[in-house]
Order: sequence, then structure tokens, then C-alpha cells
Amino acid sequence: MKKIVILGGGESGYGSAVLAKSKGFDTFLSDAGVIADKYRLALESEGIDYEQGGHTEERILSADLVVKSPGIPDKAPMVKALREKGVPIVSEIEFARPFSKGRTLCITGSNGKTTTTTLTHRILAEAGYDVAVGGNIGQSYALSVAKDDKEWYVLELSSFQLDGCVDFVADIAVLMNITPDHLDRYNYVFQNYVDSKMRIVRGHTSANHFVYCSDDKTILAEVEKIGPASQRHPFGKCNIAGEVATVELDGNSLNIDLNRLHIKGLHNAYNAMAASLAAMAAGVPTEQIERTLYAFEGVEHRLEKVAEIGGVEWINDSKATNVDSVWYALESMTKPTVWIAGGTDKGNDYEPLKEFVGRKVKTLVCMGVNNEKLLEEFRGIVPTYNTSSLEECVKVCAQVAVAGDAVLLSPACASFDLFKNYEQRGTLFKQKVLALKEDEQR
Ligand code: UMA
Ligand code: ADP
Repeated sequence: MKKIVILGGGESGYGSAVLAKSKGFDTFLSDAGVIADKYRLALESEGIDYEQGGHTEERILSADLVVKSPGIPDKAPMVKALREKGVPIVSEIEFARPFSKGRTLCITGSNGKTTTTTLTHRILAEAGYDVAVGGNIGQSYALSVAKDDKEWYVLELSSFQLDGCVDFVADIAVLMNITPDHLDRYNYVFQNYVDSKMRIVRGHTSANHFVYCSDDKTILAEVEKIGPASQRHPFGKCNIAGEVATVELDGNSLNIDLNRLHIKGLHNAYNAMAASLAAMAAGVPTEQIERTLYAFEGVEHRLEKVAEIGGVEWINDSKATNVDSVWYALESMTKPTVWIAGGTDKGNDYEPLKEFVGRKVKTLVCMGVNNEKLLEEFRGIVPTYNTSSLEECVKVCAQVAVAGDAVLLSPACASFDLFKNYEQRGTLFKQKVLALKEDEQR
């Protein structure tokens, strides 16, 4: 019997192990750390052999195939040893594909993946498709395939997941943008990260569709270079006239009234165009796409309206953990903005934000353990405040904002200095803001 070893016992590893076992493989899961109770108990109830607290090299090196969780870097000693021995290593996505009857609509990019994936999935689901969402979001693809295989999958794919794809072909591929991110995993060479993202069109023939943003110079250069054989569906500013974005595919045309979208800003116009083109490629009628587009309220922690208090609008964009996403957040602001930024700096270059900050931001309130870099960059451009807790930060914002302003949490940084993750940062921010609102109503 073929021996499969799964490295990592999180969402990806657990799903892969369930699938491997259900397909009759000799399955063993190994985790270098502690497996969360939720996955450990589930492995036990499925009768899957596992270890935690370390990788037993001898047993792992005897595998015929290793499925590696996306969070495990190539420089991990176990991965190096496997490569030296020549044991094939694949991602969960690559492993699961042959066991599914479903077609795949795959979305990648540095920003906008979750919003576009969620919207596209909703369009297909509301059009009556037998569809699941997965990949870098929610339940793993492998678990869906094992438990309840669907006709269609809308998959958000990270560069880490694409790295481990060998024969996987995305039936419909969507590429939102490519800007520097995760460079620590790519030897700090941007082109390595670009090559990873471009794997989204690997193996494409004229039967496949490729939806991509033609305003992104990096993507355009790659498309020219590799010339994917797919049916190409570019979208960009050239599709937008006034407040209407028009997309066309195979003779069908859809006019998107940007004023009717709940999700605002140029980046969300891109997301709506990408989701629409992808859904059209999947055969969804344009009237159905329109219905879902105009009802879609966006995803939590992405330019999410929290409350209006005394004429001040409070917005949670905690997921903006890099400079590019903040650029789009500021681009979409139409009111004088009190901007909250800060956290764990990922080697940010703030230069691209300075023009917007000068024009749209009335005050910068830094929130973090060490705000020196941000303060230095923006001190000469706008008034700044230095705060080191959420409580202090919200208090300062409430003092400086006046009716007609917006307060925007769009940090440009990771959250790990003060919070567990971006979700916790956004959730606590919303709680503080809603408490302010209650105070106002008392
Ligand atoms: N581990 C080892 N050996 C090591 C290092 C880690 O065994 O050398 C173990 C850890 O102890 C841990 C497990 O590996 O128990 C974690 O694996 P993982 O980090 O791959 O996490 P999963 O829970 O399996 O989740 C992964 C994705 N995580 C990452 O890519 C970091 C999830 O994306 C994805 O939803 C899930 O697979 C399902 O396929 C999350 C993410 O943060 C949302 N993605 C990054 C992002 O969006 O920026 C790319
Ligand atoms: P991802 O899953 O790629 O991180 P999200 O949809 O979660 O993308 O959005 C992450 C951040 O980027 C949010 O702050 C959001 O407002 C911003 N954003 C969303 N779509 C885009 C886009 N197309 N281009 C740039 N930034 C975007």
C-alpha cells in the first residue's frame, strides 16, 4: 500500500489526512508542534495515525509521497531532508485534485483574494451551482473532497499553496495583482514570489480561462513573457467609464453600476469585475451575477463600516496588513480621515502613501509597541499621535475627529505586537467603537 505522510496537523494537514485515509492509503500525520485539540480529537475519531512535538525522520523519509502544509517553509530541516532523499512533496491542493469530480475556479493575488473568492462563491451558490469555497479560506479543499465532493470549487490560493502544485490545473484562473509580500519565504527575491503567483496558469490550454488585472505592470510583463495558452479576460481601469464598469466574455456583456455596490473604491471595482468575469466563464447568467453583486456587503475586517457616532464614520480595515491595501483604502476615502496605522512593520516602504496622506488624512494616530518609523515618515506631512494600546488610540481618535470625518483603522502592518491576529485587532476595535456609540446614546 502506498505510504503517505502529511506534514503539519492544522486545517490543511487534517483535511489531507482524512482524504488519504478515505482513499485507502497508509496514512501518517506528523506535526513538529502541538496539534490543536479540534484536529487531534478528529484525527483520533477517524483512526488516523499521528505524532506531535517533533518529526520522526526515519518514518517520514520512508514515505512514497509527502503532503506538506502551506505554512511549513522549504528551509525546515525535515523538508530539506526529504528533498535530499528525493521524496516527492506536494501541496494539499495538488494531492486532493485527482479525487474530485469538481471543476476549479482559483483566485490568487497579493490583495483582494478573500473578497473576490467570497463574492465569486456567492454568485455561483446563488445561481444554484453545487459549489464549495476553500483553499486559503475556511474549510480545506481536501476535507470537502473527502466528505462531500462538489461539482464546483471556488478556491482562494496562496503562493505557498501554489508552490506545491505540480500537475494541478485551475480550470478558471484569476490573478488580482502582484505586489511585494511574504518575501521572507522567497529569499527576498520578488521574482521568486512572482513566479509562484504565475503558477496559477500552469498547464493552461485553450480550454481554460485566465482573468487578470491589466493595470498591474508585473502581471502584464509575465503574460507577455510566458504567453499562457488560456482564453484571456483582462480587466482594468479601461473597463470603467464614469461610474460604470463594463465587462465582456464570449459575446455576453455586463454593466456594473459602481454606485450600487456596497463595496467601495477602485480595488472593489477590480474585485467585482474579476468575480463577474470568472462567474461568466463558469456559465452564470449576467442577470444572476448582477443580483448577487448589488447585494454583497463585503467581508468582515475589509473596509467594514462599524458605526456612525456624532457624524463621524468609523471604519475597520484591520486586514490591511501591507502598504498596497492601505493605498486602496485611502484611495476610496471621500471624507477627511483620521488614519490609524501601526503594528509589526514588515519592512514597509511608505513612500507610495504620502501623496494620499497629504491630501486625505487630517491626523495620523499610530497604534503599536514601536511607532518610530511611522512617526518619522509622516510627521512632516500631517499631525501625528503616538499611542501604544487600542484603548488609548480610540480615545485620541474620538477627541480629534469631528462631524463629517471618518476614522479608518488600516494599519499597513501585521498585528502581532499587540494582538493575536488581524481578526482579533478588528474585533476588539469594533467592540471599543460600539461601546463609544452606547455611551453617546445614554
Ligand atoms: N508545523 C510542522 N512543522 C514545521 C512547521 C509547522 O509540523 O516545520 C505545523 C505546526 O505545528 C501547525 C501546522 O504545521 O500545527 C500548521 O500548518 P499551517 O501553518 O500550514 O496551517 P494550517 O492550519 O494547515 O492552515 C493552512 C494555511 N496557513 C498558512 O498558509 C500559514 C491557511 O491559510 C489555509 O486556510 C489552510 O491551510 C487550509 O488549506 C491561512 C493563512 O494565514 C488563512 N494563509 C496565509 C495568508 O493568507 O497570508 C498564506
Ligand atoms: P487577501 O485575501 O488577498 O488578503 P482581502 O480581500 O482579504 O485580500 O483584502 C485584504 C486587504 O486588501 C483589505 O484591507 C482590503 O480592503 C484590501 N483589498 C481588497 N481588494 C483589493 C485589491 N483588489 N487590491 C488591493 N487591495 C485590496
